[in-house]
Amino acid sequence: MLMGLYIQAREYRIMDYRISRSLRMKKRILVGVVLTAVVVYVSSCCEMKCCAKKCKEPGKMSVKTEQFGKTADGQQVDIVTLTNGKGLTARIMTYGGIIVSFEAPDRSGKPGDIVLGFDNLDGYLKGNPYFGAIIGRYGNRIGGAKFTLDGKEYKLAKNEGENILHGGAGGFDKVVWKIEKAEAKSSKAELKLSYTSKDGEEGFPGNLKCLVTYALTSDNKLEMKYEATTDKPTVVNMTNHAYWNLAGAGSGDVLGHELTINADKYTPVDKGLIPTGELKDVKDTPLDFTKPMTIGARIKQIDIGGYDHNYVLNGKAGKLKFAAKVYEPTSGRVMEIQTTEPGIQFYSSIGLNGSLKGKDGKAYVKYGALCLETQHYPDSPNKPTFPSTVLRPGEKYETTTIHTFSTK
Ligand code: FUC
Repeated sequence: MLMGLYIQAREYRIMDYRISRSLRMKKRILVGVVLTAVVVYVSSCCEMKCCAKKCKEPGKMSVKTEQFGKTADGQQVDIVTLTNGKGLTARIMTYGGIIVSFEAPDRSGKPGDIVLGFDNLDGYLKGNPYFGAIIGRYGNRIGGAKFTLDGKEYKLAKNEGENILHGGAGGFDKVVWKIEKAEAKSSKAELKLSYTSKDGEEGFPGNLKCLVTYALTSDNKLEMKYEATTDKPTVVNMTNHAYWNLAGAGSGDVLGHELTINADKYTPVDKGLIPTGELKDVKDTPLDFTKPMTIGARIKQIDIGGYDHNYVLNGKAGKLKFAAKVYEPTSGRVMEIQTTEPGIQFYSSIGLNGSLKGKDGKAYVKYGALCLETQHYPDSPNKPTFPSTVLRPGEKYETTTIHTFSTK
């Protein structure tokens, strides 16, 4: 009997050992399967990312110049392609210094063109609301198209009612710029464009020698630098008028884009969009973008049908500071803007209505893009309390705006 019990207990122990051994085996198999799955997933992700990189970028900075067409009066227009080796590609033409296309990857690494524009030069020559262009000599409006400097009144070329907008009908967006340099360095692909605006052009005094530098950097920045000198006292306020749609140009409206603007105040305007001279708080108004907010959330509350306002940036003018940030949730694209300028015009493409067909024949609808034009305040030449836009001989006009691209 004792012997029987001993044998039974031994059998139980053997069974127990066998069960736990098979459990251990099962555990090991399960861990093995999970680990293999993780390794396969991670390596396929890496491959996808590397492929996405390889497919869209040679891994190096590059600059390429090609002919793009001719203006109505026969001037040759070139187009320069800058690539930063990290997925950013900018195509900029010498007519108006226009950013014709700007490719940036979405969160899966797929590139997309995120500025409005046309496939060819003719599209631009037919007329459009300043797509991607360098704006000057004076970006935004000067009331009554006149100003007085050192006791002398200058009458400017009106092109919007009684006022002048964006430097007049023959502004910097409509002239052919000269390529001074198009060069790929180790940390940036750079294009330098020059233009000399003649004394009296659109009514502005002084021969104004301008140099605009566009650069794509290895850390995914688009740097824009504006420089100018004059031989007579004058006013200068240059900017770029790119129409951004981070979901892709022509993909619909930007009402779902999330925007932050680093400004507690804005410059209220009259019916002709000329500042009254006051600075008002954005707090408790639909203009408040001090915290991220979708563009569409309060747009219906704006009496002029959408945003077209100059914001007074927090921080020091002349110092590079955070100005604005845009996030587009479907693509994951993020664009952050820093500038040395004291203001930024947030324009929500109120003027587009779907009749203009751009790249690939896509219609550019109302609110189809947003412009964030870094600038001095509108009508500063007539507003002594605003930061000055006066440039005198011997001085150098120098401003910088940087757009940084990422995804989240
Ligand atoms: C912005 C606006 C103007 C104009 C132009 C096309 O600079 O401030 O109102 O419509 O873009």
